[in-house]
Amino acid sequence: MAVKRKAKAAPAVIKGGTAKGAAEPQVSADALKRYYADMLLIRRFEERAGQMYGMGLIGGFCHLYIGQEAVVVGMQAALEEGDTVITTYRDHGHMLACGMDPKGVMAELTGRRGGYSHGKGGSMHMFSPEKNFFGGHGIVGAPVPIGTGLGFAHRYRDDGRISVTYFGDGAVNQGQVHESFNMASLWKLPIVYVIENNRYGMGTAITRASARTDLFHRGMASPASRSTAWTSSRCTRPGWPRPNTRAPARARSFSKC
Ligand SMILES: Cc1ncc(C[n+]2csc(CCOP(=O)(O)OP(=O)(O)O)c2C)c(N)n1
Ligand SMILES: [Mg+2]
Repeated sequence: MAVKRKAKAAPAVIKGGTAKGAAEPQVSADALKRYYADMLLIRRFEERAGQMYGMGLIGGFCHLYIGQEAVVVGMQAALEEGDTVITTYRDHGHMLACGMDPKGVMAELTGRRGGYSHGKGGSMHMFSPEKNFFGGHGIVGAPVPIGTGLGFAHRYRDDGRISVTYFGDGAVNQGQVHESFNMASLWKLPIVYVIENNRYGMGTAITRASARTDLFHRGMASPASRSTAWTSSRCTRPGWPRPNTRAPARARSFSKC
């Protein structure tokens, strides 16, 4: 059974249900049960994958997502059909949350033809364009520029979708990550960067690797980049930055409009 994407029938957030001054939206009991079931599926899948890895039934690497289930399930609950997802090598939970078939993921882990990469990719290299999941990447930081490219594609196509780009705390100090942040801010690309900060990059504590450990600061755009930003002619996603009609000519040449 695949994790269900946000059900159309039962809205996750009760419309107008946010109490005045309350920090959190009201979520229906049905939605909460669904999120719990999604998290439980990921946990059970990972426990079994870990067991099979220990038995030598899974070749190559096998990075588990145990303890981080709520991150992807919560994010996924906020997405809409057509939004794209990309992540690192700790990816089984993201695949299940995107609605990929657990049997296909497990088949890939065990190197079978029925797996998402026909048994040739393994744990870190699975993709499903149908479910808008773009990997599964073994290189730390690599999904960030690719996810930024997905955001660019959404903007270029003007499809109102967003790119959700996940990566770990171990990637945040990389140059390509900062370049991506700058580009996304400069061009107002529809991307949500999700830093899954579990406070360690392999055995190295974040305090030993990062001068600043409150990582959300890395995404702060400079005021200068705001003033020169461009967007396409329309942003159909409510709440996303509106177009800058005084876009610089050179940047505008990238756009269809
Ligand atoms: C470019 C690159 N350098 C080094 C590695 C080796 N490596 C694998 S996992 C890892 C730590 C990544 O930590 P983090 O991004 O916090 O992810 P987590 O494992 O904590 O989810 C490193 C350095 C790699 N895969 N790619
Ligand atoms: Mg980490």
